[in-house]
Amino acid sequence: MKTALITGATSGIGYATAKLFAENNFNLILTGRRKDRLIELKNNLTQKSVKIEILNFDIQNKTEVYNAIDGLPDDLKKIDILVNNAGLALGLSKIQDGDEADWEQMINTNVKGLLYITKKVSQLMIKNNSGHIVNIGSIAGKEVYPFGNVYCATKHAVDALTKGMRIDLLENNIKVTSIDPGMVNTEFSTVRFHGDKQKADNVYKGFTPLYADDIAETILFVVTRPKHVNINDLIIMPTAQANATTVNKKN
Ligand code: NDP
Ligand code: 8X3
Repeated sequence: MKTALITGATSGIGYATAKLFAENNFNLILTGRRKDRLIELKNNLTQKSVKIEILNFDIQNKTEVYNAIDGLPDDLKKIDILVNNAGLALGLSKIQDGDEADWEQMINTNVKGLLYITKKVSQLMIKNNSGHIVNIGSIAGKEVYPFGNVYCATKHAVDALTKGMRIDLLENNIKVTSIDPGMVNTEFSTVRFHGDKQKADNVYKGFTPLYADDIAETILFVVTRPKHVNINDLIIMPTAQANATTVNKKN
């Protein structure tokens, strides 16, 4: 039975991936800051015959990340799959008007947090001479759109790190994949607009966006390819979205 660690499993893409992976008999290590949601998710999944470990930490905090991985029971330290999903956008503003606290949180979460957990988990994978790291990038890591400056920069960094990790971990038989979605209706926009649900809902009005399950199915597909096959990079968009800024919205 394989073990997958999914960061940011308390909502959206991470939550949907946890559910789908449990249904497909993966042991799971699930992380996030909202402990109540992790407990609820674990309780919902216990009917399945898989081991579920929850790790409650803020991925921005290097010590918390390192302690959580070091503290895993030995049988869960053989991690086959790491899904680097935890991330967020905060705000939409011109560079001259940007909020420094938002910038720092995006950089600390999307880039530095991803680095901390990847360092620890890749060390465990290297011991096993196998593994698969799936980074959730974004169309924002391939294109830059108005007011997206810092979020786009963090996702461009993820894109570069995916490529770098693939080179560094090649000799250790560790696959590295990037999944880069367009607009997915999750809590993402509510977080981006600091809790303004109405503003967030408007983002997905007039067209059918992607849903978290669409991305979870894609992640399951990439991690279940044969041993000799790696999918390097997948851009996945709603049918109604051509690129970061062109969406076929009907009023
Ligand atoms: P959600 O807001 O629904 O989920 C984000 C997850 O990240 C939550 O589980 C949250 O958990 C976790 N997270 C955020 N900050 C931290 C932190 N500091 N420490 C630990 N966990 C954290 O959004 P999505 O599911 O949409 O986002 C998942 C990933 O997909 C992100 O990397 C996002 O950039 C990317 N993405 C999203 C797209 C979209 O349109 N929705 C499109 C392209 C990429 P908690 O709050 O409990 O800590
Ligand atoms: C999330 C998609 O286009 O809102 O990464 O940046 S977008």
